[in-house]
Amino acid sequence: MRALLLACALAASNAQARSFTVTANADMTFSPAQIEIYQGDSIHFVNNGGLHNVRADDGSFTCALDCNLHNAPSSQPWQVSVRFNRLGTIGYYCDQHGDLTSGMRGSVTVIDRILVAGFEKVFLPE
Ligand SMILES: [Cu+2]
Repeated sequence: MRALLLACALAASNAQARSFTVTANADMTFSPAQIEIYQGDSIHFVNNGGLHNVRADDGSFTCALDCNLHNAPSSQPWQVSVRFNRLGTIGYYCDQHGDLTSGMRGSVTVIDRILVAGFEKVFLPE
C-alpha cells in the first residue's frame, strides 16, 4: 500500500514535468545553447553528429552513451535524459571540444515555476 501511494505521488509530480531536446552538433555547438526550464523538467541530450559528451561545470552529471561508466565523448548517436531539480544556472560542455570557459558549451537555467508570472492565477481560486 505504501509503495502504491509513493508510485501515485511520483506519477503526479512527473505529470507536469516537461522534457526539452538539446542537440550536440557536428559543427561543435549545442543547440539551443541556452535554455530555461522549470524545476523538475528534463533535458534530452542527443548526439546529432560528431564526437561529443556533456559534462556539467559543477560535476553533477557527465553523459554520453550513459551518465555512468560510458560518459566519455562518443560518436555514436547517443541520447540521454538529465533531470534538473536544483534552481539556478548550470553550465555544461563537451570534453572533446570545450572546457569550463570556452568552446563547445551550453547552459540550463532552472527556475521555480511558482515564480513564473501568472502561475498563481491558474492554480488559486479567484
Ligand atoms: Cu564535442
